Amino acid sequence: MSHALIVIDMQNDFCPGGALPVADGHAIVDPINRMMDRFDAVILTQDWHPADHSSFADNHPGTEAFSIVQMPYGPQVLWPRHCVIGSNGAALHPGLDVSRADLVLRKGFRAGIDSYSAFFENDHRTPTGLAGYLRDRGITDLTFAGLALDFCVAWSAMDAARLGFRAHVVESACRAIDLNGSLTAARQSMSEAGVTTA
Ligand code: VGL
Ligand code: ZN
Repeated sequence: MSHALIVIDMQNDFCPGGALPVADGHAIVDPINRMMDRFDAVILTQDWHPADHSSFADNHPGTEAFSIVQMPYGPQVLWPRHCVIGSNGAALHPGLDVSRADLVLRKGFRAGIDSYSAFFENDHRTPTGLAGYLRDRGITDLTFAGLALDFCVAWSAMDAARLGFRAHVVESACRAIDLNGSLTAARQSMSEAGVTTA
C-alpha cells in the first residue's frame, strides 16, 4: 500500500483577498503542511486558466458570475475570472510547503473546457494524466485536502474512487464555496461514489 496526499488548488485566488475567495480558505494551509509527513507522496494541483477561458463569466457577455450555461460537454458554472496563467492569483499560497511536492499538476488550461477534477476535464473523458502517474508509482490510496471541497476536491475524489483508488477526504483540511446547496450535494455524491470523509 502506498498513500499519496493530493492538495487541491491551494492558490491565492481561492483565499480571502483573491478573485474567487473561499471563506476561510487560508486557514487550512498550516493543517495541510502538518499532514504532509504522513504520506509516501505529496501532489499539488493548480487551477491554471488562459485569459479567454470559457468558465469566466466576463467571456460570456450578458451573463453574471455564478450563473450556469450549457457547454458542449454539459452544464458549467460561470466564475469570476480567476487563476489566470502566470498571475499572482494563480500562484500557490505562499505559506504552503512546496518542498514536499513530487508533482504539481496544472488543470483547466484549455480555453474551451473547465477541469474541476484532477483526473478528468469537465467532459468526464479527457484525462489529465494523473491516474497513469499514480499507477506507475504504485500508489493505491489517496487522501484529499484543499479548495474547494464542493467543487474541485469532490470531483477529484469521486473520479479517484471510480478509477479504483481508495479515496478519502479530510474535511477539516478543506473549505467549501457552498453555492446553492453544492456542499450538501457534494457530500451525498461523494458518499455514493465510495469516498470516505472525516
Ligand atoms: C474551483 C471553481 C472554479 C475549485 C476551480 O478549485 O474548486 N472552483 N475553478
Ligand atoms: Zn477554475
